[in-house]
Amino acid sequence: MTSSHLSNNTLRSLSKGVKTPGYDRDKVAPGIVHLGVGAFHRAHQAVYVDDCLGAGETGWGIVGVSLRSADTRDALSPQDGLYTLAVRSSDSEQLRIIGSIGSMLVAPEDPATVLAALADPRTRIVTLTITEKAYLRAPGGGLDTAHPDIVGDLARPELPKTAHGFLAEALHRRRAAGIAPFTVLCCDNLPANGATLHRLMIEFAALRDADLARHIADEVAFPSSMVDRIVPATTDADRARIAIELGVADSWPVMTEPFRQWVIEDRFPAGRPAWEKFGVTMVEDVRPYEEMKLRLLNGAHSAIAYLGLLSGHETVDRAFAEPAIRQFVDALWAEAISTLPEDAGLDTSTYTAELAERFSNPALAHRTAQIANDGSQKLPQRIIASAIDCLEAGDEMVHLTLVVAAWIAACAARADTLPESHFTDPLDTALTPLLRQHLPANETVAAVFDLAGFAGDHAERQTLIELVAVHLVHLRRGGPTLAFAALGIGS
Ligand code: CS2
Repeated sequence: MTSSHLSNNTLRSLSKGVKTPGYDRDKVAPGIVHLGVGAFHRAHQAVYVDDCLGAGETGWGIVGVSLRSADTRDALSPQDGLYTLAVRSSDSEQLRIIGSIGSMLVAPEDPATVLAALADPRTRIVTLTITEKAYLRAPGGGLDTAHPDIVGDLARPELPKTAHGFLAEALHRRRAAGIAPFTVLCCDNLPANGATLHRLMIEFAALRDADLARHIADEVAFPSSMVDRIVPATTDADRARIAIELGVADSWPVMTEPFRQWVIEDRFPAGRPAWEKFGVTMVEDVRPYEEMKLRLLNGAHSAIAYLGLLSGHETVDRAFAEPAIRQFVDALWAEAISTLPEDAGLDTSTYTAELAERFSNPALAHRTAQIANDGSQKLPQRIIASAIDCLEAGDEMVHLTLVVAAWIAACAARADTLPESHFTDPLDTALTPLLRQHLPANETVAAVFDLAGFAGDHAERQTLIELVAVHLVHLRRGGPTLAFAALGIGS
């Protein structure tokens, strides 16, 4: 075992071949506050920023904020915010130390310091990866104004808990102090993520102060962005292996794949790093890229997660290697591709070929249970939106609807047999007892659609429910094998 730890002091003693920050970390000033400093942020935005710092753009260091747990801060603060990025392919692992996160804050411990960082004139961009559920949307898509954390943040603006509360209070303070607003860059897997957050923020602010709502509506930029990199959760085996390769211990290295992509709507009134020099695509309209990614990558991911779990596969590469699942995903892609804009110049066949390669990367060991989390928050933009588009166009969508049924069946299996912690969903307290009732398939699906707000009051809602129910009958009777056989997919 190694006795010393990764830190500024041990950077020079790392094993050869490990890339380290080529810049003086003491000269970096904070320019970005990131909310939700989890593994995905550390393997994606923080790496692009590290590239910019390395090129001498020293005004864009990151202040990392956790909105809930102290885990990341507890792991990284003793190592001066440094951590290892392990880029893994089937035949190699490349290690790089990332230095772009200068300091870390835990919001529940010290909301005042988080607000001070957000209100600091040096902060010109606030990025977010807080996961789908933290946007606190009601089933119709608007703000869940009855959510206790929203109610609490409106009652005590100076002690916020939610991202909405922090952003609104910080923007209010900047305005009062005559400091220009920061740009808010949403990096979560939501459709039109910037515009979505902008709407939620205006709605939130209007509940505390009409002037602030107008200010946010008129003066604050919320560019949309599409982010992409597969980041499996770090395991203890990863930690042990990295310590040996590095020559010192790292409490929380992050694992990822060689591929990375970031497409950003170029609207940064307060300035931005020259991200385009490091492979970021700056565009006028992110929508085509974002829909392609959500519907093809994330849609297939959810399909592989639930069908994989139901077939006993623990990882994406294993599930995807099963011929029936592979055949299913190809057919799912064909349905989803038919919903993408034709005139946006998207090369969907190269894109899906690349996805197939990425999903097959055995070194990632990306767990199906990890992707299975929060299905109620993910399926609307990954699967249901495509299904509705297909229905409206009179196109086939039997594969899309099977994914929804597979989600319900996987949640039901978990309610009955799997440990409840296997994967979780914010609707669990209502979903699990509902599924334990074992109602007829059509009643189950209708109740789940109500609970999750799937398809809202769309004219297609009833048709979708009926189609999902047919698949659920098959899944209940004979698992994925029977459901696939009904679609002509056989092994
Ligand atoms: C995955 C995503 O866990 C999930 O739901 O589908 O985290 C996926 O790996 C990323 O969006 C890839 O960019």
